[in-house]
Amino acid sequence: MPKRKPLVIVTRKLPDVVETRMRELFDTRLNLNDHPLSQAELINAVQTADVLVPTVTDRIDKTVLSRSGPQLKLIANFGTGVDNIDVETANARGIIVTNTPGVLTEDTADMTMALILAVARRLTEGAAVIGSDQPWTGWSPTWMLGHRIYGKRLGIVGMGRIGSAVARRAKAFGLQIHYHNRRPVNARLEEELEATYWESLDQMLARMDVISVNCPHTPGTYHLLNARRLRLMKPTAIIVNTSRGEVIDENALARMLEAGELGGAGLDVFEHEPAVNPRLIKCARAVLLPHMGSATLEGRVDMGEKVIINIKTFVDGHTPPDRVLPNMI
Ligand code: 8YV
Repeated sequence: MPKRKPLVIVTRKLPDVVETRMRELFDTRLNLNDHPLSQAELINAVQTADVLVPTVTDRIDKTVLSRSGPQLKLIANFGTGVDNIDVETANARGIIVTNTPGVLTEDTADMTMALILAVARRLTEGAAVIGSDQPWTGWSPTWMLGHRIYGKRLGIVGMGRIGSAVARRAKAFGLQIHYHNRRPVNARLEEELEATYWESLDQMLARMDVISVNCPHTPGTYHLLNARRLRLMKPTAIIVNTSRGEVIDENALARMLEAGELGGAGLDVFEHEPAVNPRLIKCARAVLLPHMGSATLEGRVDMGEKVIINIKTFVDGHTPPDRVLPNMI
């Protein structure tokens, strides 16, 4: 790192308090109008910055990294998922990558529960009735019936921090907790959650009423929920995804929802963001949100603080606390 203040380029607008602190500490270049950077702008950034602070909307792939200048030493991602960054290539070029784990766990778990409830209890369909062209004609015993979640089985795909936080909430709602993970979680946590481990994802999928996707998107989880696996689910089951769109084969899911072969879907993330599959938009039983899982002011400030700590630690000559290594992906 240079003796002068490092040049930190931030690709998107961050909360004011974060930007102010960054300006105090570093020579910071901000994106005040918050436009998503083009590939040419990203290349320009990696050619000039000592530290790049990207987000999920920036693809820091081989093409971009192959143009990085020797001064770029750190990519401090504003976000936990690092599937937007080719970490292996970055490391091979001597660039360290960090992320912001932990601080968006609770917000993302809240959003997962919100989607489970929204799909099961038809929240968006009901809310749309009020004030619509066809006004509400009054209560009826058989109208707008959803499904009870209490007592149902929830299968969590990926029992990391967020998966466990979802499990804690879901348990309080009376759901039975099941999970699939590369390996079982520690016995204490399993006991606390009264959770059942399924080594076989296929077997778990076939028995659940609700599936929540909480694993990261990696080469190994791309289309983990493909057409074959989705077909294993009960026709009444609902699926919720607050992780990454790429984990589910979105076309296969849309096909099944259209055919009434699934109970519903709650999606906060999509395969080709910001594009949303038009077939999903038409599905009455799909509740779709524009990637809002961690969208709280508190969460975004905490993420910013993590980014600052990672940069500061690195600039001071130490290993940043949230370094991501290729073998962690
Ligand atoms: C963030 C997320 O908003 O941190 C993550 O992995 O998915 C989001 O909640 C986004 O990634 C910020 O870059």
